[in-house]
Amino acid sequence: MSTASPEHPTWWKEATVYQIYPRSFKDSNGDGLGDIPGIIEKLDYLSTLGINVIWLSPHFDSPNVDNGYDIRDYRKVLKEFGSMADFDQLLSEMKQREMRLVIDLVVNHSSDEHEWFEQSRQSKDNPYRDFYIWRDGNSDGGPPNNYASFFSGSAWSKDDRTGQYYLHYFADKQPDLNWENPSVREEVYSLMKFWLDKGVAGFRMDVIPLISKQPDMPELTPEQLHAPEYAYANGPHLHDYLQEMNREVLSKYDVMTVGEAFGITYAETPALVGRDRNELNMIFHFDLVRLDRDGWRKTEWTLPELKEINRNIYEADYGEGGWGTTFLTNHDNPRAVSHFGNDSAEWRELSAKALATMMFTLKGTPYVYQGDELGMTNFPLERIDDYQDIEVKRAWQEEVVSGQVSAEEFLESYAQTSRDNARTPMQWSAESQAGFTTADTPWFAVNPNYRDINAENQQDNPLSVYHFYRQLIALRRATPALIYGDYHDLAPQDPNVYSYTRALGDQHYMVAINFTEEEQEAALPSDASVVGVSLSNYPDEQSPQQDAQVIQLQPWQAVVVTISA
Ligand code: ISL
Ligand code: CA
Repeated sequence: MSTASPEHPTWWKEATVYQIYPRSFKDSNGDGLGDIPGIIEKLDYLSTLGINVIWLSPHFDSPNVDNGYDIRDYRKVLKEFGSMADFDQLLSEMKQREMRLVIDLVVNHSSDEHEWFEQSRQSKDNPYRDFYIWRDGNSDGGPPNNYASFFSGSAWSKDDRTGQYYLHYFADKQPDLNWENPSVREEVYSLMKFWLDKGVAGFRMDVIPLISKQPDMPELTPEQLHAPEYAYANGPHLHDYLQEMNREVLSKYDVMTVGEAFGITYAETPALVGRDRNELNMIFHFDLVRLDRDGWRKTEWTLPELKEINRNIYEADYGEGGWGTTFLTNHDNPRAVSHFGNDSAEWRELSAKALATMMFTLKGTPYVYQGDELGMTNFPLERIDDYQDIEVKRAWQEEVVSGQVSAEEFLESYAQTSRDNARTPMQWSAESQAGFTTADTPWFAVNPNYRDINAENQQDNPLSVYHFYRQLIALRRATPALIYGDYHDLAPQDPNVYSYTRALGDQHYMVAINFTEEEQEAALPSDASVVGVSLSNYPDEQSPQQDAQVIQLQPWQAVVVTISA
C-alpha cells in the first residue's frame, strides 16, 4: 500500500522527547538530590519506553533560586548534579542507545551571582555594565516604570552601589541580559558552541521571545499587567537575534531547537517557525496548558475550548511549512492526569492512557514530562510550607500576607495549578522514598501515593500506563500518517468526545477519546467504516468492531482505528 511520502522528513519531527527535571529524577549518591549519574542509571528504562531524545532542564552551576533557571556559570555542571566527566559519560551512554540530548538554554537572564553581573553592578563604567539593563529611578526615586515581575513585585530592583535599577522579569536574583549588546550575543553563541561541540543535539530556549526589549519601555496598562508576557515578548530585534544565532551557530550543526514561546500570539508564530525563517524548528504554546487559568487563579475548561486551541495552534505552526509541539505538562505545570484527566483510583489509569493517546496522535513532536508515563498525580499541597517554588512563595507574600486574598482561596487554587505538583521526586518503586534516594529526607517530599504508582510495579504489568505509553510511542514512530498526516476535527463542538482523523496518502486513521465517566459515541466520517483497531485502552472485546459506522466509547475509552477512505 503506497503512502504519500512526507515532504520534509526530519528526525526531530519523528522523535519522542522526554523532559528530565534533574533534581527530581534519580539520586545516585544518597544526598537527597537527583543527579547525572542517576540519569545514566535510568537510560535503559527510557530506551525501553521508546524515548530517543531527552530534554534536560538546566544542569548548570546555579544558586538554585529558581531551581537552575538562574545560571551562575554556563560552562560548569552544578556540583550536586556531578562533574563534567559525568555529563560526558551521559552523552556517550546516550549515543550508544541512539538517544540525543537537548539542553536548556536560559539566556534571557542569568543569576545575579554570575561573574558578568558581579562586574556589571560594580560601577556605571564597568566594561560589563551594559551586559544588563540599568536605568535611573523615576522622578520620585521609584522604579523606572511599572513593569511587573512574573514572581510578583516590581521587575526593577535598586542596586545601592550605583543607585540605579536593574531589570529582572523573574526573581531579583535573575537579572535580564542586555541582548542589544553584541558582546552578550557573542558570549551566548560561544557557550552554545561549547555544548554543541561536546555532542549536544540542540536547545530548549527558555522564554526566548523576551530577549528583545521594547526600547522606550513604556508604562504598562492594567490589562497588559494582567499577562505582561505579551508586552515583554516579540521586541523589535527578536528575529534579528534569532537569525543571527542561526547563522553564527545553529546552521553549522544538525540540531533541533524548541522555543518556549511565552508571550507569542498565533499571528506572531509563523515568523518564528516558518521553514524558510531559519529561526526555530518549533515552539511551545501555553494556551492549552493554561486554558483554565486567569492569572494565578484556576478556572474551568471545556473540551471544545481545547479543540479550538489546537485548531489555532495548527494554523499558526504549520501555515508556512513550520512545525509544532504537543505536550500536556512540564516542570511548570500540574500533572496531566490531575489537570485534564481524572486522578481518582477508579479512573486514573484509564484517563492517563486516554490523554496519552491524544498527545501522541495530535500533530507535532510529543514531549513526555518525567513521571507522566506512570500516571503520576498532583501532590497533596495543603499549607504554604508544603510549597518549594519561588513563584508561589512570592505570590503568597503579595496576595495573602498583604491581605488581598484569603489563604483558603490562594491555597485552593495553587494546589491545582502549582509548578510544585510536577517537581516531586520520580516514583521508581515501593521502597522508601519511592526508590528515588537512599536519603531519609529528599530535597522535596515524595508523593504519598508512591506505593501504588511507581515504575517497578508497572514495568512487569503489560496493562500499565507505562506500557501503554510504550505502545503509543511505537505506533506513532511506525505510522507516517500520525506524524506527518493532515488533521481534521470530526466534532469540534462535542463537549464529551474528542474525535479526529489523521491522513497521509491512503493511510487514514481516526482517533476517538471519551473525556467522561459515561458511555459516549463517536460518529465516523460519512461513508467511512472501521477497517481495523490499532490501539485501545480497553481490552479487545470492548474495542470497535470492523465495519462499525459509529464507535461506542466506554468511560475514558480512547481508540485509534484505521478507516476506509
Ligand atoms: O507562566 C509562568 C509565569 O507565571 C511560569 O510557568 C513560567 O515562569 C513561564 O512559563 C516561563 O518559564 C520559564 O522561565 C522561568 C522559569 O521559572 C521556568 O521554570 C521556565 O520554564 C524563568 O527562567
Ligand atoms: Ca545526588
